[in-house]
Amino acid sequence: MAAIELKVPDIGDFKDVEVIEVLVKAGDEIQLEQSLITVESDKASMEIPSGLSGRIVELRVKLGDKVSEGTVLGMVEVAAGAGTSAPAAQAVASAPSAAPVAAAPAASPAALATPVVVADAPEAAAPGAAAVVASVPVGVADVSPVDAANVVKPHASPAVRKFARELGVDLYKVRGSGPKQRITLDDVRGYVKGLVAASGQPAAAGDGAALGLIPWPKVDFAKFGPIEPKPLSRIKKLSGANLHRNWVMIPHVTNNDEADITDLEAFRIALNKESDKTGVKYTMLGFLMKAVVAALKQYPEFNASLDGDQLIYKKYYHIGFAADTPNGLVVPVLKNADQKGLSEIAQEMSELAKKARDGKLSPAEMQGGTFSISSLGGIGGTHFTPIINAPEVAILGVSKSYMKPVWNGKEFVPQLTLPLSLSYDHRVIDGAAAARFNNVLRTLLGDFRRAVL
Ligand code: CAO
Repeated sequence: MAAIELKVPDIGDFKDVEVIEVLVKAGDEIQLEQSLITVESDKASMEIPSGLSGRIVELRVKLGDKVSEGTVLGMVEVAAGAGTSAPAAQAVASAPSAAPVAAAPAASPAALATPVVVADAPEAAAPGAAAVVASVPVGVADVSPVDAANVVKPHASPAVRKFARELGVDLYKVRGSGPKQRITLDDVRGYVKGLVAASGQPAAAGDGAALGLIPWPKVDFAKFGPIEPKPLSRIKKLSGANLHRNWVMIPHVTNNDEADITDLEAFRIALNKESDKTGVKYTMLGFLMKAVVAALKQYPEFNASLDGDQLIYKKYYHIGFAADTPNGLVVPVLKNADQKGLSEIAQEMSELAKKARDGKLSPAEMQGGTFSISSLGGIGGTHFTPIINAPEVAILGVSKSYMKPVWNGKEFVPQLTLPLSLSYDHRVIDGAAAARFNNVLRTLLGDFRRAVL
């Protein structure tokens, strides 16, 4: 059997184009029109078909090589009688600006010899894309629009692009794991698996594909300076997943307000002086718990949870408070806050906070909350947006108190001011109710005697 040269056919204007994929190897039996390599120019990628059928005895092309018409890709042993395809060698590449292949009608046998050119245009723009979306499993949606102007162009071989088109997958949304973020067949498969999983389950942590988002940026940080990879702590992984779900699933709105705590702070300091002997330390958080319970009694929808189409009103008041620990954020729950006095609350809170820092909270001590408070007051900040602790429907964020000059009609007087940030689930709570809830807190904190009413 004679071995003859396997050459690149006429590929139109493509000259010195880079080989980005080698689809065959020495020893392979190849057929006429079978794709041998994929090349890529500035504007398009293209599969080069074979003009021979037989066995590859030698392959002379590798990734990164530059090829043009006539470049010898290898040697093929052609079986006696087996023909070559002159038309294949004459194949003409369409201009890169031509419509993507998805738009083309079914190829005729002659057209199969033509290198498949895929312009690097957004897949979503391809006419007919809507038709292939139907082949994606029921319940899986990959139809969210892509802002192509602001994303990196997806790099993929024609074979991958064809596969993606068959599945209705928009390559702008697929994260490429190959060199230079090239998208592989496995990347497309993984993306579709993610969509299928997401159609029946909550999104996996950090998997933007499952939400139909563009891929997370993949950066080789070490290229820019020294780095130190460190796994997330168990608590961070757990709290991160919960925060992510809550942020994505709950329509949050935050109502910011301020309370005059000038008198309350004086009272707190006096109480702490008196309690020097007992060792109980009163912080603003204990007063906030009492004020919150009073507000929850006036506005019970803040002490409720959504359950499908119904709202479950809870007749107990278990208040969670975010605690910053060396291993991450945890939320111990102070049970039956309505039945406890300020000193009992202060004591219990400090015990729970210590247990949290020591990593000794039991699961029961973190369950059953009906409303949460996240106080950054001891640390700093003016206002922030706390994330609701589902299945609760609201959370109060508290920032650092500060002295503010307030006009009393005659003069400016100093007022110790406490910033309040109430995030609420807008499916359950209206903006007006949130403003009223904050009004109650302001009134109570401004005159704490009202908390006993
Ligand atoms: N304004 C000014 N000072 C405040 C304050 C406020 N709003 N709240 C507390 N402080 C002061 C306290 O009076 C105390 O001062 P002294 O040391 O002089 O007595 C100091 O800040 C430290 O308070 P604390 O943190 O020990 O006590 P706390 O009851 O306020 O808070 C706890 C307890 C567990 C909530 C807190 O330690 C903590 O972990 N906070 C971080 C919560 C968090 O990370 N939230 C963000 C979660 S993401 O939404």
